[in-house]
Amino acid sequence: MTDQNVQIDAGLLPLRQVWPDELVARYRAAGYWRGETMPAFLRDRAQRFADKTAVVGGAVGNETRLSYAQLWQEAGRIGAGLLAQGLRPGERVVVQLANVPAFITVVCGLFRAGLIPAYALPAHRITEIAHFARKAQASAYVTHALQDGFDYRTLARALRDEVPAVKHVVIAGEAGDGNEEFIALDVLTGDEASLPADPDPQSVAFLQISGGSTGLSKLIPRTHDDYIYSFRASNDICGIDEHSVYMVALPAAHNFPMSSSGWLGALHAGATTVLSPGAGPDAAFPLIARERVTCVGLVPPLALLWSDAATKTPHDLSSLQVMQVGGAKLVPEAARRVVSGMGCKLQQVFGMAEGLVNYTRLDDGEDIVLNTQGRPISPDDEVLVVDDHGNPVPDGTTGHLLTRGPYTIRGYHNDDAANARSFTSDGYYRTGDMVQRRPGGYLVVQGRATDHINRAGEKISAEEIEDHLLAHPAVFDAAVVSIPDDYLGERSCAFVITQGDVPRAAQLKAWVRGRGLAAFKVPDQIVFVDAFGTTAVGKISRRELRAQLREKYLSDLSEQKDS
Ligand code: OOB
Repeated sequence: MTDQNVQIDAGLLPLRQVWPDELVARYRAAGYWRGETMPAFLRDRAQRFADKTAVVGGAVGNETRLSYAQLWQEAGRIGAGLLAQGLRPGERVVVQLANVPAFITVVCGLFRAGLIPAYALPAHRITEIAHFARKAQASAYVTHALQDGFDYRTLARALRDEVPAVKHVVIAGEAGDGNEEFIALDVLTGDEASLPADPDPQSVAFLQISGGSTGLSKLIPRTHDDYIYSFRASNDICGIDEHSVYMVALPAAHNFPMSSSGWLGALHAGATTVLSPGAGPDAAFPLIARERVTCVGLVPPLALLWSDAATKTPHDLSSLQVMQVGGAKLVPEAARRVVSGMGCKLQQVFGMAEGLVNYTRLDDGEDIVLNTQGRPISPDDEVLVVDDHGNPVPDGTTGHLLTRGPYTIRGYHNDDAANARSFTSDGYYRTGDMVQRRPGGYLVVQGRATDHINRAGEKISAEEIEDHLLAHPAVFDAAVVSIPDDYLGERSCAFVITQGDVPRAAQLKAWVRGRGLAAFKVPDQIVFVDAFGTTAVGKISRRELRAQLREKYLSDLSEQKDS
């Protein structure tokens, strides 16, 4: 057992991210790290903006509104209630909730109780949830009963079976059954005097989930100091102040709508957050009109969908000042369509849950906004663009993006192997992205060096899906690659060599789904091949193999089109 595990097993010690003393001193002196913590800023806003609306949730006609004072109170009830159930500050809690006010009250409640949320997406299923719970050494899970047609209680039961250390299951909304199998969020109560003092600002506030380019997702520990800096500075860049109305249309657990500048940025600014129950125009447009939403963040396919719908909708979208687009590459032609369709400012956002976030600025000219993915938040974001040997390349040349800075992690949680791969000895995070830098520090994303599929902003590890396919008795070998897709940006395609009884594509897709994975990870397309005909002599890497299969497939496709 490593020292790190000893510390985590102790459970109650605040988890820490370690920056070298010299950088800590620099980040403090520059005023990036101000010793603010999540509970402390929430308390302050509850006093300053007591009666102002903090959160609006629910569909039009059935909405819930929480003022800043109510949010604080509700968070206190939930936090104290969890401690009364036997949880102790420092323990980890997997949170899997959709875009409902309970997402925000629960997370704020965990902050108030010194508990550490580990965020899961609503699409995740048992394989992923069990992995997060184990990796985070979680002792509790908060989820829904029924939500969007899925019964999360079945997931909760499976999780308790697979990871018995998860002793507490809290269900938001109707807990169901009536047999006290689960704790109902609505009736949690406790003594607020049991809530701990504010945490160390350099301790870990929560665990975010990585896109997972190699195998399973890693857990990303973000500290109070570093994360608050990232959304406070984002507020300035994105023009968020107390008059803003910020809409969360993507899943609220994702780093983009959480902190770029996101609902946490909105809470910090004293603004109003509107949670859209869906990401499509049908759910969002009526809410934009009713709440006079000023800013929203979307992934490129949704931005295009909205832009088309905006030209035809009867809903008044005139309050919208900024549409942020990120998570995957927005190509210049698509950017142009967004600008003309939405009639508001476009802001490109190129970020990662590990830290670094780049924005085009609201006063940047058209060339920058359409053709770049922005520049870093902080003057102290150190960005290197290097060749395969680690040597810096000149501006305008494509290279690997490495970064370190005041809000980029120095290591994943509880994962020595990933840390050895993903960080240089001097603390730079290897993003896996290939970029060009333009004068002024603007970055243009060219692609990536690692094999994951960026399916409309959802990241899928090729290796993870190959492993699930290989578990099927009729699969001899499998290689999963990304294929350019007009709508999704990229879709996933699995090349499969079979053995014995040959399954149909639909059966293999059902197999992957049956392995307890998020639906977005099921291959969009399956291509059966006799062999991975490779011209290379001897052993080639999986990466080269995937690249060869992709190229052959695309060239066959274009030949078919030409003939
Ligand atoms: C955001 O975070 P993650 O952690 O889901 O994914 C990060 C990766 C990046 O390394 C890059 O490969 C890709 O997503 N990406 C983009 C992009 N924004 C993210 N690729 C091209 N163009 C962009 N604009 O996706 C995320 C986190 C915070 C803010 C925004 C996005």
